[in-house]
Amino acid sequence: MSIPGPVSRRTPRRHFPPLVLLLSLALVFVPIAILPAQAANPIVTAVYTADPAPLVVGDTMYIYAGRDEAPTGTDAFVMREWRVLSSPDAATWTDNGPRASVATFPWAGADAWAGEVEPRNGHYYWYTSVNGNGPGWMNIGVAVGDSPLGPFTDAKGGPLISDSTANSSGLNIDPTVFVDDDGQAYLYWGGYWSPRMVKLAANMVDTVGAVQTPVGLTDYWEAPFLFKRNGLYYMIYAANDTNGCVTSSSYACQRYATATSPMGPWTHRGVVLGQVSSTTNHAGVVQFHGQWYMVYHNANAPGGGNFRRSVAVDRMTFNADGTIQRVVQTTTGPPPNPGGTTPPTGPGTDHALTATPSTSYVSPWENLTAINDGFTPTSSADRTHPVYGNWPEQGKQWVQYDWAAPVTLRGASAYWFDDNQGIDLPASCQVQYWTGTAWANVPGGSACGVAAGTANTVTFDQVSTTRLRLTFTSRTGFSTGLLEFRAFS
Ligand code: FUB
Repeated sequence: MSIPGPVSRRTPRRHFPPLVLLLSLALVFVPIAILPAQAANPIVTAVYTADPAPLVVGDTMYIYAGRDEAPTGTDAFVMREWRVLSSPDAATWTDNGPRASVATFPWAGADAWAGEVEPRNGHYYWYTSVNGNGPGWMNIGVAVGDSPLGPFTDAKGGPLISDSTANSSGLNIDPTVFVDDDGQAYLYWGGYWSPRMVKLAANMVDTVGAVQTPVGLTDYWEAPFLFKRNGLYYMIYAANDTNGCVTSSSYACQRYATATSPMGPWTHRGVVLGQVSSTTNHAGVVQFHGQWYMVYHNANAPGGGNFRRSVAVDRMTFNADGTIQRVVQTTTGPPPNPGGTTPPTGPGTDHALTATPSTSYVSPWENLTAINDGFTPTSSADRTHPVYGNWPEQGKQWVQYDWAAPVTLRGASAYWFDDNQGIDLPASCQVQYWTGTAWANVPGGSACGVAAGTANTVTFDQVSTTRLRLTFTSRTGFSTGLLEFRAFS
């Protein structure tokens, strides 16, 4: 069987003298301060970057990407590290340098291929494709850090998925992880036309149950990315068929499918990103400051090629029926989207200031009105101002805003209280609005963050409502608290 282009990327192991190896590692981790780049695609050209995965935390959009280091003329991947790019507006990008590498995983030896970061409980889990030293070739590893920029360390001490995993993929690469509103996490991955899925435990580093083969991902080749919008699950993935995708199966496009469950079955919906200038096509999707974006790679940077790729960003548009318009690849990138006038606290006018708050429970010695007094805390332990806390209640609790007349909202932010005693950061949260007859999750909502010391911003598709509710579930053995809950137009 003749194997299409992207398969031929296996990198032969090379053996370096120890001194050379040490010097290389030292160079890799010398902090590189690269000034923000102006809006343009590709977004970074000082180094070659590939396999982007986006994540929004507060008012920053992050892209986790591999680095292509293949010299000109080398027809194989040379990839040793993963970098983090960041932007306040999806147009102006800073390269924060390498934040993880093959050396992050002591059990691995080469091939820092595609990865993705998923936040949970104030931690950031970086799922990676990496060549372990055990039997077989590629593995899925997982590192963890306490901030979007790390530092990241191996979270498991060995592969999460390997060739020894029952029913694993023909090539164990390209992880995508999604934590649903009920707290269940799902891992999809796989290359060589063989997608796989398994549930993850709440600790995010163990699998639960059998590996399953998802149904309905028509013409799947590799590079899945899972997200949710308006209660519908979306999977984008690389395909390399010549049936409407690409002109030569050495190249790839991005197809997408939808499902009403994160486990499928999936219904194929079409092509969302056409052929790019590199043979591989790897993309991710995110909503940032109310706008949807696709991040992907191509070979368009000066001196670029199939093994010298570069990350690009463009806007993505949904139709009213939830289908997605094909992304237009630009050389300009998207226009700046700073998201409003008060970036540190949220994207627009704070309607919390005019709302009447209520709650499932407030401790008699604390203050519910603390959540909408307009105070800007300096940390989650800031007690210089009144606080809201619900000790000794545990489990699911909520705070709510009511307005006398409908307000138009497209964002909210939660600054959590943590007294380092009985009140801790919550395990999870969800923003809901009143439809007029029932509570519903905010449409197209970004992840509800539970990080300490920051206003965790949730952006969503615009709603007009008289009530907004923040529901949160405590960590086991703790109660929860809030310093500020804002609601933005
Ligand atoms: O970058 C190495 C591999 O190429 C990725 O894991 C695939 O998705 C493809 O982009």
